[in-house]
Amino acid sequence: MRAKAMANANIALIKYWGKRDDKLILPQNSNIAVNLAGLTAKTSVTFDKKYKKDSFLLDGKTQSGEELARVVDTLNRIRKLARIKDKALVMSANNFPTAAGLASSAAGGSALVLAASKAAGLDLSNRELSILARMNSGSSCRSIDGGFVKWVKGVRKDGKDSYGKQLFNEFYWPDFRIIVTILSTAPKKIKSRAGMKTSVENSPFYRTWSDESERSCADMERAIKNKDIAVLGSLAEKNAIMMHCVMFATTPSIIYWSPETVEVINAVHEMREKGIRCYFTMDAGPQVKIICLKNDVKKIKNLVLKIKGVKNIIVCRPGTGAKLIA
Ligand code: 2P0
Repeated sequence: MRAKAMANANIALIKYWGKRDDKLILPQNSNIAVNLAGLTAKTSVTFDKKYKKDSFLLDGKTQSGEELARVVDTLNRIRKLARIKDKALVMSANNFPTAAGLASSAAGGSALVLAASKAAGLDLSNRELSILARMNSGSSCRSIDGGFVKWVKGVRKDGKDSYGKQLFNEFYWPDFRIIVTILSTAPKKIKSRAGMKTSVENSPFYRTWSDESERSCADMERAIKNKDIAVLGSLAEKNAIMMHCVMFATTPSIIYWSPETVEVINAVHEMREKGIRCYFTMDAGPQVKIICLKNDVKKIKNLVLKIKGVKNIIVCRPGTGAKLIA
């Protein structure tokens, strides 16, 4: 009873920052992301009678506390569906820094759900897998299907209509690129889960941002369909800035920006003034992700690498959804 799966991280173009149900992980607004080839988690799950308890190793380190509890919750849901009782050994590895605003939980959560369900003998649909992934970590429901995926917020109380739905697969727009600038690989001080809860509770801008995000989904979908980088980039940049305004105005304030973040953002604006079509987005960390097309990658790379504080860059094209690998 063993299976191994891979899944890619995804970066939201319209963001998720806040839940309407903390237990089921239901979002306040629908959101849209693109899976990124090359930012990958690989997870193996083995159910065996010989194990006395569940254990979880991430990048070789035994996990405890909240990290372990989240995996055990997901295993319990899968054990219930498969009507098995065996405990499991879960081993996961990311090929990118964990917990540094690079959506590591998204890749890990979806690889876990696929591997665990297969190891338990289940054959679930992508929608069912996405719902299980969502309950592990919200953003991971967008990493079951590949390419551009919308997390439809749904209206049901039980969350059965809140899942990641593919809009366009990873081959639809082969020239689309996201350049991830790595500015810091230190784990973030405020985890997304706690941060977004406080934002919903007290950020004065929360409702404005969330309503606008819901409305922007249709425009974003159209921009992807039309392969219109200028419209997509402008919408994504605006949505990210609005989300960070919500974070700044939360009490206590949530500030993921570093001085280098501002330098890269200024560089994006300068490049745009020179006619290079590039736009930025940011998540719960200091890294800036630059949205552009393949033909401009070389120019952007050369300019960005000159900025002190940019430790590394990763160029990503649209990636696949979760897949079994063993
Ligand atoms: C996103 N983020 O849409 C946004 C933008 C961070 C900033 O999804 O509590 O790790 O497990 O549902 O999925 C981070 O949220 O949080 C996130 P939980 P998750 O990509």
